[in-house]
Amino acid sequence: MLREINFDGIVGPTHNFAGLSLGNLAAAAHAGQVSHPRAAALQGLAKMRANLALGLAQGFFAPLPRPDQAWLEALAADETMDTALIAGAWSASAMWAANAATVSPAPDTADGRCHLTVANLVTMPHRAHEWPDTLRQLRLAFADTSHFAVHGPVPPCFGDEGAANHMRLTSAHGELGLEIFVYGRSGGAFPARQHEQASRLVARRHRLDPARVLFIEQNPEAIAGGAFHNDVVAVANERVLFTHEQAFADPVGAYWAIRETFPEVEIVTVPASQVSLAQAVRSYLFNAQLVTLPTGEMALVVPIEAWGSAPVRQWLDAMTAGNGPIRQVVPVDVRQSMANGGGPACLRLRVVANPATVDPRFLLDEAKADRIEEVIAQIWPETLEPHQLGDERLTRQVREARAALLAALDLGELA
Ligand code: SUG
Repeated sequence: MLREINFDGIVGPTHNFAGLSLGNLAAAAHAGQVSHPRAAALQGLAKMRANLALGLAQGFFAPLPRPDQAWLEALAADETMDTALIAGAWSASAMWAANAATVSPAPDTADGRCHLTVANLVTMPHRAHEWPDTLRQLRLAFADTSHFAVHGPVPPCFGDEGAANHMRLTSAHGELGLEIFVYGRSGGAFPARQHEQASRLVARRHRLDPARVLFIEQNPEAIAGGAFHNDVVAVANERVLFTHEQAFADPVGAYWAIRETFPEVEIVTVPASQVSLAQAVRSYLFNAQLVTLPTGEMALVVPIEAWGSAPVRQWLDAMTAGNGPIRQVVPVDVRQSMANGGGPACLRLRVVANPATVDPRFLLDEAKADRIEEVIAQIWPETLEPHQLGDERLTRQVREARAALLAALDLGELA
Protein backbone atom coordinates (compact mmCIF):
# COMPACT_ATOMS: atom_id res chain seq x y z
CA MET A 1 0.00 0.00 0.00
CA LEU A 2 1.28 3.50 -0.84
CA ARG A 3 1.71 5.75 2.20
CA GLU A 4 3.33 9.06 2.89
CA ILE A 5 6.60 8.47 4.72
CA ASN A 6 8.39 11.45 6.27
CA PHE A 7 12.16 11.06 6.16
CA ASP A 8 13.76 13.45 8.65
CA GLY A 9 17.41 14.45 8.52
CA ILE A 10 19.09 13.49 11.78
CA VAL A 11 20.88 16.63 12.99
CA GLY A 12 24.62 16.10 12.64
CA PRO A 13 27.20 16.67 15.40
CA THR A 14 28.56 19.80 13.67
CA HIS A 15 25.32 21.84 13.87
CA ASN A 16 26.47 25.45 14.21
CA PHE A 17 25.41 29.04 13.68
CA ALA A 18 27.66 30.60 11.04
CA GLY A 19 25.12 32.85 9.32
CA LEU A 20 25.82 31.43 5.90
CA SER A 21 22.45 31.82 4.21
CA LEU A 22 21.79 35.27 2.79
CA GLY A 23 18.05 35.87 2.81
CA ASN A 24 17.44 33.46 5.70
CA LEU A 25 16.62 35.92 8.47
CA ALA A 26 16.77 33.49 11.40
CA ALA A 27 20.19 32.15 10.36
CA ALA A 28 21.51 35.71 9.98
CA ALA A 29 20.12 36.72 13.38
CA HIS A 30 21.90 33.84 15.16
CA ALA A 31 25.23 34.13 13.33
CA GLY A 32 28.17 33.65 15.69
CA GLN A 33 26.13 32.27 18.59
CA VAL A 34 26.92 29.09 20.50
CA SER A 35 24.97 26.15 19.09
CA HIS A 36 23.81 22.99 20.89
CA PRO A 37 24.26 20.02 18.52
CA ARG A 38 23.14 17.43 21.07
CA ALA A 39 19.97 19.29 21.97
CA ALA A 40 19.32 19.98 18.28
CA ALA A 41 19.52 16.28 17.39
CA LEU A 42 17.39 15.26 20.39
CA GLN A 43 14.74 17.83 19.45
CA GLY A 44 14.63 16.42 15.92
CA LEU A 45 14.34 12.89 17.25
CA ALA A 46 11.54 13.87 19.63
CA LYS A 47 9.64 15.31 16.67
CA MET A 48 10.05 12.02 14.81
CA ARG A 49 8.82 10.09 17.85
CA ALA A 50 5.81 12.39 18.17
CA ASN A 51 4.91 11.72 14.54
CA LEU A 52 5.27 7.97 15.08
CA ALA A 53 2.93 8.33 18.06
CA LEU A 54 0.40 10.05 15.78
CA GLY A 55 0.39 6.86 13.70
CA LEU A 56 2.46 8.27 10.81
CA ALA A 57 5.16 6.41 8.89
CA GLN A 58 8.59 7.78 9.76
CA GLY A 59 12.00 7.39 8.17
CA PHE A 60 15.30 9.26 8.48
CA PHE A 61 18.54 10.09 6.74
CA ALA A 62 21.92 9.95 8.43
CA PRO A 63 24.05 13.10 8.76
CA LEU A 64 26.58 13.62 5.95
CA PRO A 65 30.34 13.38 6.57
CA ARG A 66 31.41 16.74 8.01
CA PRO A 67 33.85 18.42 7.86
CA ASP A 68 33.71 17.52 4.17
CA GLN A 69 37.29 16.64 3.33
CA ALA A 70 36.68 16.33 -0.41
CA TRP A 71 35.14 19.82 -0.44
CA LEU A 72 38.07 21.31 1.50
CA GLU A 73 40.46 19.74 -1.00
CA ALA A 74 38.42 21.04 -3.93
CA LEU A 75 38.71 24.52 -2.41
CA ALA A 76 42.51 24.18 -2.02
CA ALA A 77 41.88 25.00 1.63
CA ASP A 78 44.71 26.49 3.67
CA GLU A 79 45.03 28.86 6.63
CA THR A 80 44.44 31.94 4.45
CA MET A 81 40.98 30.75 3.47
CA ASP A 82 37.84 32.66 4.37
CA THR A 83 36.29 31.35 7.60
CA ALA A 84 32.87 31.20 5.93
CA LEU A 85 34.24 28.54 3.58
CA ILE A 86 35.55 26.52 6.51
CA ALA A 87 32.15 26.84 8.19
CA GLY A 88 30.62 25.67 4.91
CA ALA A 89 32.66 22.48 5.03
CA TRP A 90 31.37 21.89 8.56
CA SER A 91 27.73 22.75 7.97
CA ALA A 92 25.12 20.27 9.21
CA SER A 93 22.67 21.76 6.69
CA ALA A 94 21.71 18.34 5.27
CA MET A 95 19.42 18.06 8.32
CA TRP A 96 16.88 20.03 6.24
CA ALA A 97 15.81 17.02 4.23
CA ALA A 98 13.08 18.96 2.39
CA ASN A 99 16.01 20.27 0.35
CA ALA A 100 17.44 16.80 -0.35
CA ALA A 101 15.39 16.05 -3.46
CA THR A 102 12.17 16.62 -5.37
CA VAL A 103 9.89 13.59 -5.20
CA SER A 104 7.20 12.59 -7.70
CA PRO A 105 5.22 9.62 -6.39
CA ALA A 106 4.50 6.63 -8.63
CA PRO A 107 0.86 7.51 -9.49
CA ASP A 108 2.06 10.74 -11.19
CA THR A 109 4.82 9.37 -13.41
CA ALA A 110 4.64 7.75 -16.88
CA ASP A 111 6.56 4.64 -15.83
CA GLY A 112 4.69 4.12 -12.54
CA ARG A 113 7.84 4.49 -10.42
CA CYS A 114 8.50 7.05 -7.72
CA HIS A 115 11.07 9.51 -9.12
CA LEU A 116 13.54 11.46 -6.99
CA THR A 117 15.93 14.16 -8.26
CA VAL A 118 18.64 15.12 -5.79
CA ALA A 119 18.76 18.92 -5.36
CA ASN A 120 21.95 20.68 -6.49
CA LEU A 121 21.54 23.50 -3.91
CA VAL A 122 23.99 25.61 -5.93
CA THR A 123 22.88 29.01 -4.65
CA MET A 124 24.51 28.60 -1.23
CA PRO A 125 28.14 27.42 -1.25
CA HIS A 126 27.75 25.64 2.11
CA ARG A 127 24.92 23.54 0.64
CA ALA A 128 26.28 23.06 -2.91
CA HIS A 129 28.43 20.13 -1.80
CA GLU A 130 25.61 18.19 -0.11
CA TRP A 131 24.29 16.43 -3.17
CA PRO A 132 26.95 13.75 -3.86
CA ASP A 133 26.56 12.24 -0.37
CA THR A 134 22.80 12.79 -0.37
CA LEU A 135 22.60 10.97 -3.70
CA ARG A 136 24.56 8.02 -2.30
CA GLN A 137 22.12 7.81 0.57
CA LEU A 138 19.02 8.10 -1.65
CA ARG A 139 20.40 5.37 -3.91
CA LEU A 140 20.75 3.13 -0.87
CA ALA A 141 17.38 3.90 0.72
CA PHE A 142 15.51 3.66 -2.58
CA ALA A 143 17.64 0.99 -4.27
CA ASP A 144 14.66 -1.00 -5.53
CA THR A 145 14.63 0.13 -9.16
CA SER A 146 11.30 -1.53 -9.90
CA HIS A 147 9.70 1.04 -7.58
CA PHE A 148 12.11 4.00 -7.59
CA ALA A 149 14.15 6.05 -10.07
CA VAL A 150 16.78 8.18 -8.33
CA HIS A 151 18.29 10.90 -10.54
CA GLY A 152 21.41 13.01 -10.25
CA PRO A 153 21.16 16.81 -9.95
CA VAL A 154 19.99 19.20 -12.67
CA PRO A 155 22.89 21.12 -14.30
CA PRO A 156 24.41 23.70 -11.93
CA CYS A 157 23.43 26.64 -14.16
CA PHE A 158 19.89 26.16 -12.76
CA GLY A 159 19.44 26.41 -9.00
CA ASP A 160 17.32 23.62 -7.53
CA GLU A 161 16.35 23.37 -3.86
CA GLY A 162 14.23 20.23 -4.00
CA ALA A 163 10.89 19.59 -2.32
CA ALA A 164 10.90 22.90 -0.42
CA ASN A 165 9.48 24.46 -3.59
CA HIS A 166 7.21 21.61 -4.62
CA MET A 167 3.66 20.80 -3.50
CA ARG A 168 1.32 18.01 -4.44
CA LEU A 169 -2.45 18.01 -4.36
CA THR A 170 -4.37 14.74 -4.61
CA SER A 171 -7.56 13.17 -3.31
CA ALA A 172 -5.41 10.62 -1.42
CA HIS A 173 -1.62 10.10 -1.29
CA GLY A 174 -1.80 6.92 -3.39
CA GLU A 175 -3.88 8.56 -6.16
CA LEU A 176 -2.86 10.63 -9.18
CA GLY A 177 -1.80 14.11 -8.10
CA LEU A 178 -1.33 17.65 -9.35
CA GLU A 179 2.30 18.66 -8.85
CA ILE A 180 2.97 22.35 -8.25
CA PHE A 181 6.47 23.71 -8.77
CA VAL A 182 7.10 27.14 -7.27
CA TYR A 183 10.06 29.13 -8.57
CA GLY A 184 11.54 32.54 -7.89
CA ARG A 185 12.76 35.27 -10.21
CA SER A 186 16.10 36.84 -9.42
CA GLY A 187 16.60 40.57 -9.11
CA GLY A 188 15.59 41.22 -5.51
CA ALA A 189 17.80 41.90 -2.49
CA PHE A 190 17.97 38.20 -1.68
CA PRO A 191 18.71 35.33 -4.05
CA ALA A 192 15.86 33.41 -5.68
CA ARG A 193 17.12 29.91 -5.05
CA GLN A 194 14.67 27.89 -7.15
CA HIS A 195 15.02 28.60 -10.87
CA GLU A 196 12.10 28.06 -13.20
CA GLN A 197 14.15 26.01 -15.66
CA ALA A 198 15.27 23.66 -12.89
CA SER A 199 11.62 23.02 -11.96
CA ARG A 200 10.65 22.44 -15.59
CA LEU A 201 13.55 20.07 -16.09
CA VAL A 202 12.61 18.03 -13.01
CA ALA A 203 8.99 17.73 -14.21
CA ARG A 204 10.15 16.49 -17.64
CA ARG A 205 12.66 14.10 -16.15
CA HIS A 206 10.07 12.63 -13.78
CA ARG A 207 7.83 12.10 -16.82
CA LEU A 208 4.86 13.91 -15.33
CA ASP A 209 1.75 14.48 -17.40
CA PRO A 210 2.04 18.16 -18.49
CA ALA A 211 -1.70 18.51 -17.87
CA ARG A 212 -1.13 17.67 -14.18
CA VAL A 213 1.73 20.08 -13.53
CA LEU A 214 1.75 23.79 -12.68
CA PHE A 215 4.64 26.20 -12.51
CA ILE A 216 3.88 29.12 -10.23
CA GLU A 217 6.03 32.13 -9.46
CA GLN A 218 6.79 32.91 -5.83
CA ASN A 219 5.94 36.42 -4.71
CA PRO A 220 9.16 38.50 -4.90
CA GLU A 221 7.95 40.31 -1.76
CA ALA A 222 7.91 36.99 0.08
CA ILE A 223 11.52 36.28 -0.93
CA ALA A 224 12.48 39.83 0.09
CA GLY A 225 10.65 39.24 3.39
CA GLY A 226 12.75 36.16 4.22
CA ALA A 227 10.74 33.35 2.57
CA PHE A 228 13.79 31.95 0.84
CA HIS A 229 11.84 28.74 0.10
CA ASN A 230 8.15 28.49 -0.75
CA ASP A 231 7.62 26.10 2.19
CA VAL A 232 8.07 29.10 4.49
CA VAL A 233 4.75 30.52 3.22
CA ALA A 234 2.69 27.56 1.96
CA VAL A 235 2.17 23.84 2.50
CA ALA A 236 -0.11 21.29 0.84
CA ASN A 237 -1.43 17.91 1.85
CA GLU A 238 -3.87 15.78 -0.14
CA ARG A 239 -6.75 18.11 -1.15
CA VAL A 240 -5.71 21.03 1.10
CA LEU A 241 -3.48 23.96 0.25
CA PHE A 242 -2.63 26.07 3.30
CA THR A 243 -1.03 29.33 2.23
CA HIS A 244 -0.32 32.90 3.18
CA GLU A 245 -2.16 35.30 0.91
CA GLN A 246 1.17 36.82 -0.19
CA ALA A 247 2.91 33.54 -1.08
CA PHE A 248 2.52 33.76 -4.86
CA ALA A 249 3.28 36.53 -7.35
CA ASP A 250 -0.22 36.27 -8.81
CA PRO A 251 -2.43 34.56 -6.20
CA VAL A 252 -5.68 34.95 -8.14
CA GLY A 253 -4.15 33.39 -11.25
CA ALA A 254 -2.50 30.65 -9.17
CA TYR A 255 -5.71 29.68 -7.33
CA TRP A 256 -7.65 29.73 -10.60
CA ALA A 257 -5.14 27.42 -12.32
CA ILE A 258 -5.12 25.06 -9.33
CA ARG A 259 -8.92 24.88 -9.18
CA GLU A 260 -9.13 24.32 -12.93
CA THR A 261 -6.89 21.24 -12.71
CA PHE A 262 -7.94 19.97 -9.28
CA PRO A 263 -11.48 21.16 -8.53
CA GLU A 264 -11.64 19.33 -5.17
CA VAL A 265 -8.95 21.59 -3.72
CA GLU A 266 -9.65 23.40 -0.44
CA ILE A 267 -7.51 26.51 -0.31
CA VAL A 268 -7.05 27.83 3.22
CA THR A 269 -5.52 31.28 2.98
CA VAL A 270 -4.26 33.35 5.87
CA PRO A 271 -4.78 37.06 5.17
CA ALA A 272 -1.98 39.53 5.85
CA SER A 273 -4.43 41.55 7.91
CA GLN A 274 -4.46 38.72 10.49
CA VAL A 275 -0.91 37.36 10.17
CA SER A 276 1.51 39.65 8.37
CA LEU A 277 4.14 38.24 6.05
CA ALA A 278 6.78 39.20 8.63
CA GLN A 279 4.88 37.36 11.39
CA ALA A 280 4.48 34.32 9.15
CA VAL A 281 8.22 34.26 8.43
CA ARG A 282 9.18 34.86 12.06
CA SER A 283 6.83 32.20 13.46
CA TYR A 284 7.20 29.68 10.61
CA LEU A 285 3.45 28.98 10.76
CA PHE A 286 3.54 27.56 7.24
CA ASN A 287 6.73 25.57 7.72
CA ALA A 288 4.47 23.03 9.33
CA GLN A 289 3.82 19.41 8.57
CA LEU A 290 0.27 19.15 7.31
CA VAL A 291 -0.50 15.48 7.78
CA THR A 292 -3.42 13.09 7.44
CA LEU A 293 -3.88 11.08 10.63
CA PRO A 294 -5.03 7.44 10.56
CA THR A 295 -8.51 8.71 11.51
CA GLY A 296 -8.61 10.64 8.23
CA GLU A 297 -8.45 14.01 10.01
CA MET A 298 -5.73 16.49 9.15
CA ALA A 299 -3.31 17.88 11.73
CA LEU A 300 -0.81 20.72 11.48
CA VAL A 301 2.52 20.09 13.21
CA VAL A 302 3.80 23.61 13.94
CA PRO A 303 6.95 24.93 15.63
CA ILE A 304 6.36 26.21 19.18
CA GLU A 305 7.41 29.63 17.90
CA ALA A 306 4.16 29.69 15.89
CA TRP A 307 2.15 28.50 18.89
CA GLY A 308 3.72 31.27 20.96
CA SER A 309 2.95 34.09 18.52
CA ALA A 310 -0.23 35.92 19.59
CA PRO A 311 -1.63 36.70 16.11
CA VAL A 312 -0.78 33.24 14.82
CA ARG A 313 -2.32 31.56 17.85
CA GLN A 314 -5.46 33.61 17.45
CA TRP A 315 -5.73 32.54 13.84
CA LEU A 316 -5.07 28.87 14.67
CA ASP A 317 -7.63 28.87 17.48
CA ALA A 318 -10.25 30.36 15.18
CA MET A 319 -9.38 27.84 12.50
CA THR A 320 -9.76 24.77 14.73
CA ALA A 321 -12.93 26.18 16.31
CA GLY A 322 -14.41 26.61 12.83
CA ASN A 323 -15.32 24.03 10.28
CA GLY A 324 -12.12 23.94 8.22
CA PRO A 325 -10.29 20.85 6.99
CA ILE A 326 -7.40 21.16 9.49
CA ARG A 327 -8.76 19.82 12.76
CA GLN A 328 -5.77 19.74 15.11
CA VAL A 329 -2.61 21.71 15.83
CA VAL A 330 0.41 19.90 17.29
CA PRO A 331 3.24 22.19 18.50
CA VAL A 332 6.80 20.77 18.49
CA ASP A 333 10.08 22.09 19.86
CA VAL A 334 12.78 22.20 17.17
CA ARG A 335 14.26 25.49 18.43
CA GLN A 336 17.86 24.74 17.48
CA SER A 337 16.92 24.06 13.87
CA MET A 338 14.54 27.04 13.86
CA ALA A 339 17.41 29.31 14.89
CA ASN A 340 19.02 28.44 11.55
CA GLY A 341 15.79 28.96 9.61
CA GLY A 342 14.60 25.34 9.51
CA GLY A 343 11.17 24.40 10.90
CA PRO A 344 9.34 21.07 11.15
CA ALA A 345 8.67 20.96 7.39
CA CYS A 346 12.29 21.74 6.44
CA LEU A 347 13.45 18.79 8.50
CA ARG A 348 11.55 16.19 6.49
CA LEU A 349 11.35 14.81 2.96
CA ARG A 350 7.98 13.35 2.02
CA VAL A 351 8.06 10.18 -0.03
CA VAL A 352 4.86 8.41 -1.01
CA ALA A 353 5.76 4.74 -1.29
CA ASN A 354 5.05 1.31 0.04
CA PRO A 355 7.29 1.11 3.13
CA ALA A 356 8.09 -2.51 2.22
CA THR A 357 9.94 -1.25 -0.89
CA VAL A 358 12.25 1.05 1.13
CA ASP A 359 15.52 -0.20 2.64
CA PRO A 360 14.31 -0.95 6.21
CA ARG A 361 17.47 0.52 7.71
CA PHE A 362 16.05 4.00 6.91
CA LEU A 363 12.71 3.40 8.63
CA LEU A 364 12.17 4.38 12.24
CA ASP A 365 10.50 2.55 15.09
CA GLU A 366 10.73 3.17 18.84
CA ALA A 367 13.53 0.66 19.42
CA LYS A 368 15.66 2.26 16.71
CA ALA A 369 14.86 5.73 18.04
CA ASP A 370 16.20 4.55 21.43
CA ARG A 371 19.43 3.40 19.77
CA ILE A 372 19.85 6.71 17.93
CA GLU A 373 19.13 8.65 21.11
CA GLU A 374 21.74 6.74 23.05
CA VAL A 375 24.48 7.59 20.54
CA ILE A 376 23.47 11.25 20.35
CA ALA A 377 23.22 11.63 24.13
CA GLN A 378 26.67 10.09 24.58
CA ILE A 379 28.77 11.52 21.77
CA TRP A 380 27.19 14.58 20.13
CA PRO A 381 28.95 17.77 21.31
CA GLU A 382 26.88 19.63 23.84
CA THR A 383 27.93 23.03 22.54
CA LEU A 384 29.82 24.34 19.54
CA GLU A 385 31.18 27.81 18.93
CA PRO A 386 31.95 29.02 15.40
CA HIS A 387 35.63 29.64 16.27
CA GLN A 388 36.01 25.90 17.04
CA LEU A 389 35.31 24.92 13.44
CA GLY A 390 38.53 23.49 12.03
CA ASP A 391 39.80 22.35 15.43
CA GLU A 392 41.55 18.97 15.14
CA ARG A 393 40.23 17.42 18.33
CA LEU A 394 36.71 18.45 17.46
CA THR A 395 37.20 17.03 13.96
CA ARG A 396 38.03 13.64 15.49
CA GLN A 397 35.12 13.82 17.90
CA VAL A 398 32.48 14.61 15.25
CA ARG A 399 33.83 11.97 12.87
CA GLU A 400 33.68 9.37 15.65
CA ALA A 401 30.18 10.49 16.56
CA ARG A 402 28.90 9.98 13.03
CA ALA A 403 30.72 6.64 12.71
CA ALA A 404 29.10 5.43 15.95
CA LEU A 405 25.66 6.38 14.64
CA LEU A 406 26.23 4.63 11.31
CA ALA A 407 27.39 1.51 13.19
CA ALA A 408 24.27 1.60 15.41
CA LEU A 409 22.11 1.82 12.28
CA ASP A 410 24.05 -0.82 10.33
CA LEU A 411 24.78 1.83 7.68
CA GLY A 412 28.55 1.36 7.59
CA GLU A 413 28.64 1.65 3.79
CA LEU A 414 27.87 5.39 4.10
CA ALA A 415 31.11 5.93 6.04
O1 SUG B 1 19.22 26.61 3.40
N1 SUG B 1 19.78 27.14 6.78
C1 SUG B 1 19.02 26.47 5.75
C2 SUG B 1 17.58 26.31 6.16
C3 SUG B 1 16.83 25.46 5.18
C4 SUG B 1 15.37 25.43 5.46
N2 SUG B 1 14.73 24.58 4.55
C5 SUG B 1 13.49 24.74 4.05
N3 SUG B 1 12.84 25.89 4.15
N4 SUG B 1 12.98 23.76 3.40
C6 SUG B 1 19.11 27.25 4.44
O2 SUG B 1 19.08 28.47 4.46
C7 SUG B 1 21.82 27.99 7.81
C8 SUG B 1 23.25 27.63 7.88
C9 SUG B 1 24.15 28.62 8.56
O3 SUG B 1 23.90 29.81 8.51
O4 SUG B 1 25.14 28.14 9.11
C10 SUG B 1 21.10 27.22 6.71
O5 SUG B 1 21.76 26.70 5.82
